Amino acid sequence: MKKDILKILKDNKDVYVSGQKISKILNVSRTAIWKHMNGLKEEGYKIESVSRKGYKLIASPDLLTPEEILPLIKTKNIGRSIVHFHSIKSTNMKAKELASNSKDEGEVVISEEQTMGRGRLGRKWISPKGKGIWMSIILRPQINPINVPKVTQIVAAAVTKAFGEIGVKNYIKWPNDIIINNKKVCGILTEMSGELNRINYVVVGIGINANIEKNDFPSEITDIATSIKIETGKGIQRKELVAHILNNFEKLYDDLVDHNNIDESIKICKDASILIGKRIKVIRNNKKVDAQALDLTKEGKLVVRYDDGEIEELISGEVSVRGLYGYV
Ligand code: BT5
Repeated sequence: MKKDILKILKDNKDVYVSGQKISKILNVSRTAIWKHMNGLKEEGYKIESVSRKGYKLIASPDLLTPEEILPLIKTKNIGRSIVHFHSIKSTNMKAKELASNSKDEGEVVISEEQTMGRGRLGRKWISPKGKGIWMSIILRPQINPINVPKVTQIVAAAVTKAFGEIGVKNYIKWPNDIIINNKKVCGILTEMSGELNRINYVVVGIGINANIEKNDFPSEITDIATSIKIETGKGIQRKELVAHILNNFEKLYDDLVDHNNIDESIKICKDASILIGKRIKVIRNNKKVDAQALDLTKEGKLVVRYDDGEIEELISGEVSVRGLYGYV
């Protein structure tokens, strides 16, 4: 009901809608409407109520609810269903739970805060309330499981492009980090459930430090982590960035599932790569080897040349990569 009232207010932006009209459309009492209006105000919606005129929506809160995001997206499947939480352990965990209980694709889980946000290999992901984008997308690509790392590249491409669309210059540190000013602003966690040759589902988690302040980060990551707000000096509308990401992602993902083609994603990843052309360290089983990053293959593998001249194509998940100077 609250959602329906909000929709009426949004559809009538800038004008007053009378309580009588709303109660007629929704077939509920005016007292019920008044109660829901108070509920919306508690969530942060600014609603003006004037006697004999009715209600007018003045401003919406910066929340990543379906009501706020759906009007901004142009996708067919991705994000058409959004499950929103104010606080949750981890959106990836929740998405995996939802994915194992349904057959749907494209559902997005978003939370304002994660209390047990996770990075790769069980690392911790800091996810303070209302200041970042912590979301996961449920996918069911009918592809060979060895190709799942391609999905990470597609997401990285969609995020990089979305940052560009809101005017934030950024780079990709292969395979799953988005970088501003040599620090990490976004991480991607791709998890899969399947068998040797069949995928049940893939969940891609995207964590973006949008409006985080410097002192929101614990001291152990202040040297490697940053946010859009810290780097640009101004906060962003998180819902706009979410919409750009989902819109970009669907196009690039359709290229993979419909045409087995990720050329566009790879081009975006190459153009934004912070590693290609640089000296790096390849870390495998705690062993670090110096190398030169040369290129990205059309499957999204990082081509490196070791100092003994040997060339290798690295698959994400098998190795970690560090620059020789700090984080990148
Ligand atoms: C990642 O792991 O970069 C993947 C992060 C994915 C987070 C999203 S949020 C939505 C979804 N739900 C989840 O539970 N997770 C996903 P990795 O490359 O392993 O990087 C983890 C490391 O980054 C940590 O060990 C810290 O050093 C650092 N770190 C932790 N929180 C950070 C933050 N908010 N910003 C930048 N760096 C961070």
